[in-house]
Amino acid sequence: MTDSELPRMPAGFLWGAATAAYQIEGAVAEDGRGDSIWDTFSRRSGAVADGSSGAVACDSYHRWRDDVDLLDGLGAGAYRFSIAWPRIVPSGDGEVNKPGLDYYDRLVDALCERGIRPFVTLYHWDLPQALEDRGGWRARDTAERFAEYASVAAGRLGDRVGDWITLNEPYCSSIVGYAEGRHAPGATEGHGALAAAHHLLVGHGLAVAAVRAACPGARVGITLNLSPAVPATSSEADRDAARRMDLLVNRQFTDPVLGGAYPDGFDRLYAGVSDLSFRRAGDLALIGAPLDFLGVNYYYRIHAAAAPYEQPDPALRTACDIGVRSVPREGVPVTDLGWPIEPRGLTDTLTGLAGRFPGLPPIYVTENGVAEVREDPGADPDRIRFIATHVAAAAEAGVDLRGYFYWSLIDNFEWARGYGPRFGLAHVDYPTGNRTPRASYHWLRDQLARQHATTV
Ligand code: GBH
Repeated sequence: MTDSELPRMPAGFLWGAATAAYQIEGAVAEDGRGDSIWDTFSRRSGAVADGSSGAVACDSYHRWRDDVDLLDGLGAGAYRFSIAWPRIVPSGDGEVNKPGLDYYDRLVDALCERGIRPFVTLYHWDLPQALEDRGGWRARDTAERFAEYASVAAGRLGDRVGDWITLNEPYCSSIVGYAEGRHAPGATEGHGALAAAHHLLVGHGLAVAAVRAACPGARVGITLNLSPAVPATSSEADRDAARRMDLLVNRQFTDPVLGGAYPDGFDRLYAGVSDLSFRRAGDLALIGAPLDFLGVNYYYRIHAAAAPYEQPDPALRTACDIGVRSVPREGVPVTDLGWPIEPRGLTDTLTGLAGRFPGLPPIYVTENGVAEVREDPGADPDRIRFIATHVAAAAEAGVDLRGYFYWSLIDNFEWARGYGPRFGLAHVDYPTGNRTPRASYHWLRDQLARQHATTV
């Protein structure tokens, strides 16, 4: 095996690609869709690097057949996409918008016709603005509205969609959105961000039950972004810093979901920042209910160093002000976004989960990918090496790994970074929306054909 070949995975292993509604669909004002927090946030001056938004994006709302053709041509066994909540329930808690449901209905039918298994993410960051106006994820009510929406979506699509992902990366929706302020809704809070994280998890638990009730037999999971936090040096201070980072990024989510409890040290980390009064009896049983699978998004390891708190007074701290900074590591190659390329972080993530949680469900890598910032529609040798080495690293963990989804099928709106970073197996020309497969796409197609060919 080389850096340009995929390891042979077991029969039935699912190969696919992933996208998310706001990043590809465009058509934000069509067919009754309501505003999401990303429509509002991207209008804020300075919020998105190039001043862009997802208003047009890849126009997948109209060009979804092109996306299905790309998946089919790739030989993908599955497609992970997300449903835009504001297309289904535009005001968050009122009428259901039938044209929105019809769009996903057509997409699902087209996938099924080609034998491509739909993996549906219910929440990939596009909260209806109307709910944000009532507190957003800071408010427990949002979790209940989420479960209602989940039930509507599963009720309509559950006869053809068997695989459901409640949330994509609750870390980003809570901490990046409500504490760092780099994502919608752009808040910088302590208590509010921790409440958002907890309510996202409550929403997950309620949605698991709602999907199972609406479509018995469905497989339901959650997708977490996991980044091992390694100390920048062997000093006690950096080791402590890495532990704090691990609590914030990883264990705040893995431990309640997979182990039914917040991790040791978590409450202490936020003493004086929040009274954690948003937690209620019974929440952890709901959040920790057994899942059919866990989705893992892996991009990079974090090299953590101790740093001064931005606010000495805990009462003034945001939830990400934990006395840690992420530092570059000498000798480690980085992507065009400056993200360290370390496939072993994926191995460590998976073995770490298996070691800590005895009842770990089957795992899918639901995202893994690399961006190029320069615009080269054709050759992308770094992407081929990235995929091959990360799949090999995942396989090496020896866990019950069921599939791998590359992020992303096509270039798209990369949130606060706009359209500069290009993650796609296929290039997208803006604003025409024309898709052109890159070298990595052709490579992956050939590799998948070899996987499926019978061996002697
Ligand atoms: C995923 O998040 C998302 O699910 C997906 O929508 C997105 O397009 C994809 O990754 C690529 O980014 O700005 O350098 O300080 C990945 C997790 C966590 C990665 C926040 C970027 C900020 C790092 N993200 N992180 S940086």
